[in-house]
Amino acid sequence: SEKPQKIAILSVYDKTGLLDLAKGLVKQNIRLLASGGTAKLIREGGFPVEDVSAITKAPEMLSGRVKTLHPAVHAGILARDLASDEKDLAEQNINKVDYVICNLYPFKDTVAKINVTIPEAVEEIDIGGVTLIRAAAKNHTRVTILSDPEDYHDFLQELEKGEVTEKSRQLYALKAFSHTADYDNAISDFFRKKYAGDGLQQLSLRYGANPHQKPASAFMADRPLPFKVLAGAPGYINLLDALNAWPLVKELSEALDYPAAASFKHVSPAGAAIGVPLNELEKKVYMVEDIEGLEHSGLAQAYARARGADRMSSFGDVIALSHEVDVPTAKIIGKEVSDGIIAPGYQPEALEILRKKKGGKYLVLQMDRSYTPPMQEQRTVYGVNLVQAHNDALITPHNTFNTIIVPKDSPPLPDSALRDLTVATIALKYTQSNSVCYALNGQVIGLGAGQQSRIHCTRLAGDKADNWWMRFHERALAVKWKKGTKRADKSNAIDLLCSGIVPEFGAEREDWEKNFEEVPKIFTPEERKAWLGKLSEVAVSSDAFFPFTDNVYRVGRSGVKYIAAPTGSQNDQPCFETAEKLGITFVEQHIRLFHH
Ligand code: 93A
Repeated sequence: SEKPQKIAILSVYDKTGLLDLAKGLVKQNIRLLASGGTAKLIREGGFPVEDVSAITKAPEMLSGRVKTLHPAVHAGILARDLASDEKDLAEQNINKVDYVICNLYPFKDTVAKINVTIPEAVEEIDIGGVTLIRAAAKNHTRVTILSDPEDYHDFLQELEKGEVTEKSRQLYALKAFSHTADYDNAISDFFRKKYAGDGLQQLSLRYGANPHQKPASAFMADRPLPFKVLAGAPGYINLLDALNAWPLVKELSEALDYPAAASFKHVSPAGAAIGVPLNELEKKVYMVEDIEGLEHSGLAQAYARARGADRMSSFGDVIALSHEVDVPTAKIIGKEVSDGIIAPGYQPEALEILRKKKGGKYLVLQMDRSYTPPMQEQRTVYGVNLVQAHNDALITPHNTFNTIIVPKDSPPLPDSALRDLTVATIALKYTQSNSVCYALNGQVIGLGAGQQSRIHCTRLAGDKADNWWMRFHERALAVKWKKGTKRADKSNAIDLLCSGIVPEFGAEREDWEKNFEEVPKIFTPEERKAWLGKLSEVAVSSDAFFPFTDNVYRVGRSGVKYIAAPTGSQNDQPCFETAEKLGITFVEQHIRLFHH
């Protein structure tokens, strides 16, 4: 018997290439069925076409809201080459549809117009077209779905040669699914902005990384944001900082069972710490001697340590705190130049102090402590989507640092070393790579971030650790400031002094001297060397293996007693031997921790 005539359903908003397509289909003796506007154009072009109503026996209704939605259409598309499906079709007198050509109402263009109303947008939500596309794409083993006029040409060429190949049908189906997904995204995006309320599921940001990168926003596709904005308006980089700093303090606090704090700048920690009690010297160096109630707040002491590690870098930081913010902690923050804070909660009086910062513009975020991120994370770089599993590596003092490589007869590490290696390693997990971190007394004392070479990173972090230690020298502590010298200027002046780079004379020297009541004596190289020689028991962690022994030598110059690093370098053995020679315990840390 003769094969039944093939059927194409056409319903396109974008009518580009439609007549050429119709011509090609007709040439292959294919029966054309089309919705109102599409049929009209084909008819005017002089090609035979029937209205969809020829098979639905129903008119277009509701001003076009119902055009193609009908069992005669959708059973025709969805039917398989199965006896049971054939039987169903025969009973209802429905013919199989072989080709669907459809593209959707221009929802994106419509909502891109300024002042678009919700009813206007609603009218542009295509229902029947999406249904045609999804049905045809679902049944692509039999049906061809064309959702892009760009594909008409190749499709017709294939058709002329005989049939559309399975591979082509698959690729057209894939495109169709992407088309409807993109369409639905645009719709949910529009309504999220209209209905979810700013700050609930989506948040408009002032701008992106730079002021000219507008518009900018943050959103969750399917649930409320895990944080609330209590004060201020976050920028894009503020959120990058906050959303890296929060998991750092959460993990640090859980790993060591202490309150934890981090001070972030440019998406890396400047400092991170747990609330180990401060001694008098530390209080002085960290400029918190006058904070009332400090002794009773582990959280305040944690932030004093995090901020105290590298005061230069922490200028204008985003702070993360693991616990509800209390008054002593807020009082420290009140004195510092800072951009924002993220914490699971705020005591009312503490919140009042923070709300007063920056004339009320200080950013205060309240994080949902119970939030866990999805296992898969995605970002777009230069239009390309990158997907990876979330870094869920768990760093704990008792499971992460058990593989001691040298010395061979080493006793287990003391708790203080396990603690400091944990601080350093969790800090690295949230530091832009390459990264190396020196830690002591439950806090970062020197952290190098974002260096392309490991030795530069090890040096940078080591120099910071040295500078930190120089600040404990009695001459640095005895500095007499001129009245009215600001905290930031003090930090800068001390940094010059402790880095050993105060110029001998000239304008910079004069500027520097202006800070003091009594100009401090510069450290001689011998004095520096002698004092730095007293730094000891330092723990260092590296986010990946040491490629050369230079790194081990460098950490050895800054009082390092413990190294934790991944292995796998060609120079592992020489690195181990160098550590042993320098009296350093080398622990294998099995998980590489690159972060970008
Ligand atoms: O309002 S609809 O969702 N209802 C429908 O039943 C329907 N069927 C196809 N819109 C519908 N379409 C869309 O109409 C197609 O996706 C296409 O964009 C447009 C083509 O309409 P016309 O052929 O009248 O120009």
